[in-house]
Amino acid sequence: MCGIVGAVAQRNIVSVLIEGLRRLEYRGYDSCGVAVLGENGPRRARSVARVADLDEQVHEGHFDGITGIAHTRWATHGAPVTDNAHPIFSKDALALVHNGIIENYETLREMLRGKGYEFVSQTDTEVIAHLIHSVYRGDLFAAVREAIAQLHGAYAIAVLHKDQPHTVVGARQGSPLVVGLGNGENFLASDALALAGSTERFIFLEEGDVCELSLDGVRIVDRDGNEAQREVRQVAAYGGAVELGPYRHFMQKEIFEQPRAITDTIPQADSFDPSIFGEDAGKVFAEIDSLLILACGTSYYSGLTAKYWLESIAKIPTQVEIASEYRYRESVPNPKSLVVVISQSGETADTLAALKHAQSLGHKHTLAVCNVGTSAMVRQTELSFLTHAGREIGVASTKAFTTQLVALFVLAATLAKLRGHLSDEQEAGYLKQLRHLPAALNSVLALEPQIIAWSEEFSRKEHALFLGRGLHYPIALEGALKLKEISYIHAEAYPAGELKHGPLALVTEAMPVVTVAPNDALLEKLKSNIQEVRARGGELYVFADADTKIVNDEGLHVIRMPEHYGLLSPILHVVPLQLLAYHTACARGTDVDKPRNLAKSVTVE
Ligand code: HGA
Repeated sequence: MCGIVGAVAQRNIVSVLIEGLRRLEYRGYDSCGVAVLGENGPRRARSVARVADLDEQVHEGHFDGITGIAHTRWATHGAPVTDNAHPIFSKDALALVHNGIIENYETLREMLRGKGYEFVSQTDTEVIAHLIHSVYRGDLFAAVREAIAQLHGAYAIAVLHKDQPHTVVGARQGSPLVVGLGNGENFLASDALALAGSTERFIFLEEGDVCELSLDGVRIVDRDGNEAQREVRQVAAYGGAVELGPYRHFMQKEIFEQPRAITDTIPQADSFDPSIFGEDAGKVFAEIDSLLILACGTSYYSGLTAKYWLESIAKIPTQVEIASEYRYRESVPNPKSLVVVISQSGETADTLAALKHAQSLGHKHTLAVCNVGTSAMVRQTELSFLTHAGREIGVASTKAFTTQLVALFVLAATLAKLRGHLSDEQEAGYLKQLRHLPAALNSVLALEPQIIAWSEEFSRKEHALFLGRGLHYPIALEGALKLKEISYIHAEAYPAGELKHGPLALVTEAMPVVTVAPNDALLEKLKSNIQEVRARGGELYVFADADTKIVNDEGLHVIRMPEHYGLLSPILHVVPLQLLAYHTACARGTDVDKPRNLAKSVTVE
């Protein structure tokens, strides 16, 4: 996470930097800061409040400059306090912003202390600033190249030096960085979105690249020091202010946008055609014998749901792994397996690293399910499916998750068809159900008032259990994650059959038990699990399909969902859990869209 912006222009670039930070706040919001080059060297403002506060500071301080860098932080090393906020200075001559983690910072800090450098922050970043300063001999580009050769870990950086008034140098290794090309002005940013309004021409730097921005051009060298010609891409990043409309928070708005997001994501074709995943998809799908899904957080839960679909409809063995685990464990590669990576942003560091790891092990077939077409993940995979959720601003993912589920269901149905497991009738049935999904979602959203009534109760609890079975177990996991993320209530999810193997010991009237109860083959088993909780005095909150015959009773609260929606039911059942988490968080007065300690896009390990 962390967001970087840099600019060299012939006009005051402070507003470009501040606007860029506003658009990058999704990457972290522990602190923010900006530095511009003035006559006497770099001048900075930093804030541990939000960008609006920084904006006030730069206005009041009359900040003005044609060369500058800025940063919004998600702290990894050192508390979110002003001293640790970037830009970080070295000897008042050099200013630097950084996204990533320097693993050998302790060794470098000792070495630099030995050379007389004083450390005033707890960040790992400060070593990069002093290191570059220590090797600077009049050429910032050369100094950055020399310094980064000593860094272990991940970084995207932007640096300026008082002796080079029209220069910003950038470098990337493991964290994203794009160059924005203007007329007589050039920019750097973690994401093209930050520069919407300033330019639509971008270069996506590659791993190991170092670049130098000046007024009249951009110079790039690759990791070996060779001059690099990188493709210039036209990206019309929409940077307009996203309106809240009648909603209190973006998360609520995004929950209610799901019918539209799903409509936009469902393929238009009247059949499940592999070409939707890329030109070569038909050939690739014919070669594979299994799937390996790699993802983190909410995306991991969409992968877990997909496993049920892929194995039951397409009859293809599927393994789902947490990306940060997979990348570091010894596994047995199968070159005939399709590696599927799932990420809203397409920049999730652990998932990107897991993808690279899989490729290095000989996995040649890869597919990204992603919400951002220009992202690293889409660029680095053979095939892709873009979800059309639109911009998701709330840190807790909602519409990105349900559109991922749609994408993965389409994948399962497409593979089922190619493998001869889908009759024409089934295909027509699935397509019909998909098309009707937005309407079905609207009737689930209409349950909001009933859920608000429950959320009052929930807001007074400190713990909650979520239960689901089969296809809906990952939905219980996602429901618990939502509640944790934004209401800070401790929540855990279990497959309901596991209750008696341990968690039942936790059940008292102080522990609400949320149960996802669709009318599927496991309903009778689930009903027994519900009785196990009731017998111990537990309070149950059940989302039951209308035809399940589970009714309100002592200690048993029921909200009726629409009729059972077959295999697509998880897409409906997750929505009341999103609403429950949302309204519980509102009742507790938390910062719903920017929950503590989190960030939207997780671009560090
Ligand atoms: N390690 C640096 C930058 C943090 C970062 O990139 N977070 O995503 C710090 O802690 O300031």
